[in-house]
Formats: sequence, structure tokens, C-alpha cells
Amino acid sequence: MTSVIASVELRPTRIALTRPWGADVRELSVVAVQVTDDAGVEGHGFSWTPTIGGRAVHALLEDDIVPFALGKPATPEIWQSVWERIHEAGGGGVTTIALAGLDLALWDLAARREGRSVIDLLGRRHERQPVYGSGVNLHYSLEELVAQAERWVAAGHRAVKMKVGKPDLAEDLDRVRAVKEVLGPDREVMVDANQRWGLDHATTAGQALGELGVSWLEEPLRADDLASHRELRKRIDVPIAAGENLHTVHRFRDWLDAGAVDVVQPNIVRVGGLTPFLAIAELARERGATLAPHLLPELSAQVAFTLPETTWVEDVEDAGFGQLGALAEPTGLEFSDGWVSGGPALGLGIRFAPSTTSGTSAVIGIPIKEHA
Ligand code: SMN
Ligand code: MG
Repeated sequence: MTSVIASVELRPTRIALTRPWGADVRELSVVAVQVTDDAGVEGHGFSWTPTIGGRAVHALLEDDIVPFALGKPATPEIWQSVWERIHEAGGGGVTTIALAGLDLALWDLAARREGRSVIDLLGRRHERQPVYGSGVNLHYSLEELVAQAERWVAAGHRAVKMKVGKPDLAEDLDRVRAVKEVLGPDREVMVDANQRWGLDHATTAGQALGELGVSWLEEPLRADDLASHRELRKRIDVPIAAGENLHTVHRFRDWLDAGAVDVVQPNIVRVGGLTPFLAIAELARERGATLAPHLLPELSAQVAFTLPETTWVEDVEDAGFGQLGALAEPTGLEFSDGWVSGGPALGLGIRFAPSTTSGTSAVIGIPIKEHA
């Protein structure tokens, strides 16, 4: 019989980035979510957002998600009912990011209850998956960018992703050429414009970047502008990647069915957790699109091990939770030489260490006997 959710502890934490993602992106905001069921089994999940919205995510969990979830079955199967409860506060973004904290904790709990990992619960299909080096580096000087590319080569990466979106396209092209020179002919380079362009500039840039042989062009346009992505995809040959700012399986279906995207990049937390991510992965497979989960290497890698296809895992330099010193214990994952392998023995194995920058922690519970 399924147990019920007896208490939930929320622990907001800010994690400083050792390599800031820009002058105004210097930390990650995480809300660690610990669910305990009426049998005393724990599950650990988290919500995550770089800088923007951390307190809103925490408030939504505290005020709406946790009170609704208490007393409900301690299983990820409650995802849809929680979503229906909170949806009117927003069709994706803060709402789905907050819901992910609960969903991940319930997956962790489901696996721990059986004494195994989430990877084994879902069924492991790969011993390892390929990793690409990624850099949030638009603000890097050319010298810093080249030095980063050299570190990626030394680390054994066979593919890397860099930012584009300088005011002058010629500078973007020079920077891509410089990175390609470091990478040599046998490594791939992807580029990410983080929504900086309009359709005309994206068309010119996409053609030029295609001639340089980039493997994909990511978020060239505003992330919610489906019509322009669709038009751009007709105009350029380089594959278009998008999805880190799409939040539901319905939006991914819209984009795939409109022929607006080649590589879909759901972020497991931003879409609301593992439960919706698995549905999006299946949709991508049905539509013949490439799936490349966005960021969160320690989480994305574990899920990638369970998918039928070979799946690139994104490793933004020095931004893994383990690398940032944010975890209570090692995940058991090994990132080396452009691959990730291994995994935790129990659950998701992602438990955040108490941190000096933590805010208040709240334990919200109900008397267990009410549910006996
Ligand atoms: C990105 C987005 C958010 C945080 C870091 C990096 C970037 C990527 O768009 O795709 O890596
Ligand atoms: Mg991106």
C-alpha cells in the first residue's frame, strides 16, 4: 500500500557560482525539499533557479504546494493533481519549478522505499552517456574564451557549447572561429544566443554560423515566439535547439508539431520534475527529435541512463552542485573524459548540505495518526 506524505521540510539555500554567469548572475537559488512519509521513509528533492524567482518558488511551495500535498499518497503519481491545484498561478515557470521540488522528493522516496536508486527504479539502459562542455561565457574576453576551450579539450570533451549574441555579428563569428581552432576538426561546437536576436539578425547569423559548421543554434529568438522559430527553421540549415524555457508537454508538442525545433531541451526542474520530463522525452522520441536535457548535470545524467537513446548531458563548467560544494554526500556519478557514468546507490542521491547562506527552514507536518 502506498504511504502518505506526513511532513515536508523546506530549506532555501543560495549557492555562489565560482564562475559567475554574468555580472548579475552570481548565485543559484535552491529550495531543498524533504518529504517524510507516515512510515518514516524520507525523500529528498529540490527546486532550482539561477538568481531570479527563488523566493517566489519557496513561497509557492510553502503556501500552496505543501499544504495541498500533506496527507496525499507519497508517490509521484500525485503530480497531475498538484499541477491542477497550482496552475492558475501560472502555466509554467515559477509554478513548475516549485512543483519539481516535490516531484523529485517523491521519486527519491519511491526509490529509497525499495532500497534502490531512481536509475534502477526506472531501469538502467546505459552504463554511460556523453557529456558536452558548456560555458556561460558571452562576457568572457576572447583570451578567457580560448582558455576555456583549452580546458574543455584537456578535460576530454568532444563537443562544447558557447554563447553568441554580441552586438556585432562579426565578433560572434570571430569568437566561434577561435574556439573551433582550439577544438580542431574532430570536435563539435554548438552555439547558444539565449533569446538575444530578432528574426532578421537570426537569419543572417544562422546562415553564417551554419557555414562555420556549428552543430546547433540554441534559443536564437525570444523563447516563447513559436511563429518566428518556425520561420527561422525554414530559412536556415543549422539545426535549432530550444526548450529550456518551455514548461509543459503541451508546449513541446506545439513546437514539435509546428516544425520549429530540431533539438528539444527540457530542463527537468523547470518543467516540473521527472514525471513531466519523462512524458516530454517520450514525445520527442515519437516525433523523431533529438532530446538534450538542459543543465542540472547530476540529475540529467541519471535520467539519461534510463532513456532508450544516446543523450548528451550538458556540463556547464564548474557549475555542478557537487563541484560547487553544495551536496551533503557524493552522488556516485563520475564525470570524466567527456562521459558520465556511475550513480547513487539510493534514490537520486542529491541531498543539499546545510549552508551558511540558508534562510529559514520550515517543517510542515500533520499528525501521522490522522492517516493511519
Ligand atoms: C544556460 C541557461 C541558464 C543557466 C545557465 C546556462 C544556457 C544553457 O542557456 O543552455 O546552458
Ligand atoms: Mg541555453
